Amino acid sequence: MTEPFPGQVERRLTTCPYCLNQLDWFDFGEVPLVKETPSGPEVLTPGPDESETHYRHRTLGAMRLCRGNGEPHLLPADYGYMEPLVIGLVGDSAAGKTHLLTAMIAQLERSRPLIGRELRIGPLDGRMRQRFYDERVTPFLVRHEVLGGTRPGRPEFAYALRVQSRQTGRTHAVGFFDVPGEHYRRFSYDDTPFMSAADAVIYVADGSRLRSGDGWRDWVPDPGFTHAIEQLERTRATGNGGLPPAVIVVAKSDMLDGLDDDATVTDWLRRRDESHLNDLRSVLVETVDAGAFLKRHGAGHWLDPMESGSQVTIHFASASGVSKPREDATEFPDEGFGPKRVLRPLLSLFSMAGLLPKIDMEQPEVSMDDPQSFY
Ligand SMILES: Nc1nc2c(ncn2[C@@H]2O[C@H](COP(=O)(O)OP(=O)(O)OP(=O)(O)O)[C@@H](O)[C@H]2O)c(=O)[nH]1
Ligand SMILES: [Mg+2]
Ligand SMILES: [Zn+2]
Repeated sequence: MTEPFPGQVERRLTTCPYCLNQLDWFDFGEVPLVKETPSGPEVLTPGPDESETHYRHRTLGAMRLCRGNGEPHLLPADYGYMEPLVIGLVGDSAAGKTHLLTAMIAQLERSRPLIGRELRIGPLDGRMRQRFYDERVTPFLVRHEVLGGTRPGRPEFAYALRVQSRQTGRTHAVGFFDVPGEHYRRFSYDDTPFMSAADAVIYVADGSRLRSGDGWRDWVPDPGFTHAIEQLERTRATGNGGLPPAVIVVAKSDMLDGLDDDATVTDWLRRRDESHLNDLRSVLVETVDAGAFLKRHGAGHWLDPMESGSQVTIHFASASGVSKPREDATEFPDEGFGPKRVLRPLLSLFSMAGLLPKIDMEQPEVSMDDPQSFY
């Protein structure tokens, strides 16, 4: 059973996104195919007289086992046959990472008309999809419940997609890591190994923290980005300089509507700019607008990822579209509920990572190359 996956890349070694060991995906002795059973993973091998059809049937829903360094873990069966795009979500506790990712995935999987010919998207692992929908998408987007904080544990894909890109002509395994923000606050690198292999980053900052009023402007909290920037810088092979492409998302932007009579966010949130790929043409203008907005509201340090030499765009987004009535509420109000502009950051990231065609951007009036005017 060494049959390649259609659209696979021509290479044999893949980096395990969980333990960072190099794996030869074609070596079923090294990375066995397993099925989970109540007594643990059972290794699957073809029986001596077994028909190929029967064996294939038996392997439906199977996973691959990475032995790690004595801590075995399971990976989606096709992962190593595709070109990986490992995406890390970065940001402090309660920044809004999990709600944002949930809304992003749900929007992406429903956005056929928008990305139709450019990307073909499906889940990489059916059971992972079922879990994600049962535990996140349905409670949040159907029942409008507030999701709990992410629990600590071995960092594994929160979700993974199989993305066929017209632009690259290949199939990509796109995996998202969403860990508790406390890891980024404590600089605990052992809890974020995936950032050492990340191909793209979604930095999430809590927009509602800008609402603190004049006296506190200088004390807008640290968004927890430094940990990730340091880790990326120290683990990249030196030489080509730049860090992977990234987006900075100002989450919970619904709470910034009309902040201090500043109409910037209101204007962007009002736009219906997620119905066509051409809408991405305004991303650079939004980046400059949002960068200047953050500076005006004391959050210039949220722009640190831009200093790292990677391509970065900045976005206003809201996963729920509305605020909870009270801090301790367990549900969002139904009135006005709905994700706003959550897909743009992801599509911008896909474009920077090469999965979508490069966007012919509208040029902002203020040049990003002119630090005096931007910062
Ligand atoms: N107004 C508003 N509130 C939001 C939005 N998204 C999340 N929240 C609130 O912010 C809280 C934290 O959101 P999470 O998505 O759990 O944050 P997180 O970054 O995943 O947090 P950790 O898992 O602890 O790192 C939620 O409990 C919601 O109350 C949004 O789009 N708008
Ligand atoms: Mg979370
Ligand atoms: Zn591993």
